[in-house]
Amino acid sequence: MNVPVWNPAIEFMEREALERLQLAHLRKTIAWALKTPFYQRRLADVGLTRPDDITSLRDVRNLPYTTKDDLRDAYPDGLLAVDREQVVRLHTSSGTTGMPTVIYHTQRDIDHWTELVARCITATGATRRDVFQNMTNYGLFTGGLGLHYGAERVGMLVIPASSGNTGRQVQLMRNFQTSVVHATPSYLLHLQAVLAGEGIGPDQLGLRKAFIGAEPHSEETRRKIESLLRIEAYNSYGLSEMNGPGVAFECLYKTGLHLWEDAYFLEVINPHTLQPLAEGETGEIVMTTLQRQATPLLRYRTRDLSHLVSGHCACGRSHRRLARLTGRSDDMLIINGVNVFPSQIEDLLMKTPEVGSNYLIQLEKRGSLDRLIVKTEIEARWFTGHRATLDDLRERISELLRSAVLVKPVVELYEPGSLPVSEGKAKRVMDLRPVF
Ligand code: DLL
Repeated sequence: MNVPVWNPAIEFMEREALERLQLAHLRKTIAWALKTPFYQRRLADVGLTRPDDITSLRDVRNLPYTTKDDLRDAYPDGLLAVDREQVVRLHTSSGTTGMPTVIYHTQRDIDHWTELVARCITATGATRRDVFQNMTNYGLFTGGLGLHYGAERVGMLVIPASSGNTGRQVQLMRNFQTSVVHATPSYLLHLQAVLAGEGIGPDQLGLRKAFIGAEPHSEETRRKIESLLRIEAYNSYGLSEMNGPGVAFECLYKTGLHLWEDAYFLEVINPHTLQPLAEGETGEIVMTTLQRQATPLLRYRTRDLSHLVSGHCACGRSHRRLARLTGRSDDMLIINGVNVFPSQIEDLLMKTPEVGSNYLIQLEKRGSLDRLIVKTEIEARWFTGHRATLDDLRERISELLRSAVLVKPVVELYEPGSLPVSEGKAKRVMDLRPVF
C-alpha cells in the first residue's frame, strides 16, 4: 500500500529521536505552565520550580495530575499562560456542574493544531482533490473549526456545512459531489437513512470517505456505515482540553488510532490506584500537552478508557496507537456527540421552583440518533389546573435544559411520589441505548 503522509520527518521519526523531542517540548511546557498561578502552586508542591528540574521523560510521573474540575475552578483565566493580547481564540466545553471550562490558543497553537489535523486527514488518503463537507458544529465545539482549518491546510475544497439540517446536507453533497465527510457516527447513520428514504443510493453520490468521532462507537457501527454508504470510515479521537479533533486518528490500515506523540505525552493509568499500566492493559488515558503555549496542561485525566496497541503499524509511523475507546471512568454522557453531565441536569432541575424532589434521566435511540428524556416530579398543584399550563411548564423546563446542556430533552412531568425511588444510592440515569 502506498502510504500517504503529511509530515514524514515527524510521523516516521525514530522512537529515540521522538523521545528526545518530547523531553525538549516537555521542558518548554513546564516553563509555560510556571507562568500560571495554578501550576506555580501545584509544581511547587512537588518541589519543581524550574524547567531544568525535568531531566528525563520518567520525571513526568512526579508531575501533578490535572482534572476537569481543576479547569472549572480555574475558569476563566487561572490557567492562561500568556498575555491576553497573544490569545487569538478560545473554545469552551461543558464542566461537571454546568460551569464551563476554557482552552485558549495563541496563533502558534492554532497553527500547530492545524498541522496535526492535516496529518490525520492525509493519513486516511484524503487529498487536496477531495471535496470535504464538515457536518459537525461550528462554534465553541472544536469539531467544526478544528477540522476546517486542517482541511484547508491540506488544500481540500471545504464546505462548512456545520451540523444538522439534513435536507441541506444532502443537497450540498449532490451539488458539489462531496467526497469526504466529517460527522458523528450516529449522525452519519441518520443521514444514510434519510438518503435511503429519498431513494438516493451511494452510486448517485461521490462520497468515498468519512471521518467519524466525538462519541463512542463500535467496530460494527463502522462496518455498517462503510457498507451502507460504500465508503471507508476512519475513527477520530480528540477532546477540547487537548485542542479537539486531531489528537489520534486511524491511518489507512485502521489498526488503532495513531496519537501524535510530538504534541501529547501519553500515559495509561489505573483510574483507581493512579499507577501506570503496561502496554495492552486498559485504563484511563492521561495526556500532557507538549506544544501548547496559551493553556498548557500537565497530566490531564481524560476519563477516557482505552489501551495501547502493541507492535508496529504497517504504515511505518512511529507514533503509538490507541485502541478504540471503550468507555469512560466517570458518568459523563455523550448525547449525539454533545457531552452532558447528569449533575448539570440535576442542578437546573433543582433550581426550578416548580420541580419536586425526584427525577430520572433516560436515554434512548430513535433511529440512529440519541434521545434524551427527562422525567421529573412537580408539585401536585400543577395537576389541578389547565392542561395548557402544564404544557407551558414542560416547554419551559425543556428550553431551560436545552440552553444549558445544548441538547433538547423530551420532558415528562409526574405527580409527586410517582417516579420509582431507589433504595440506597439513587440511580437516576437509565441509558437504554443499545451498546453499538
Ligand atoms: O468531541 C472533539 C472531537 C470532535 C473529536 C470531532 C473527534 C471529532 P469534546 O466535546 O471535548 O471534544 O468531547 C471529548 O468525546 O473525552 C471522549 O469521551 C469522546 N470522544 C471523542 N472522540 C471519540 C471517539 C470532541 N473517536 C470526549 N471515540 C472524549 C469515542 C470519543 N469517544
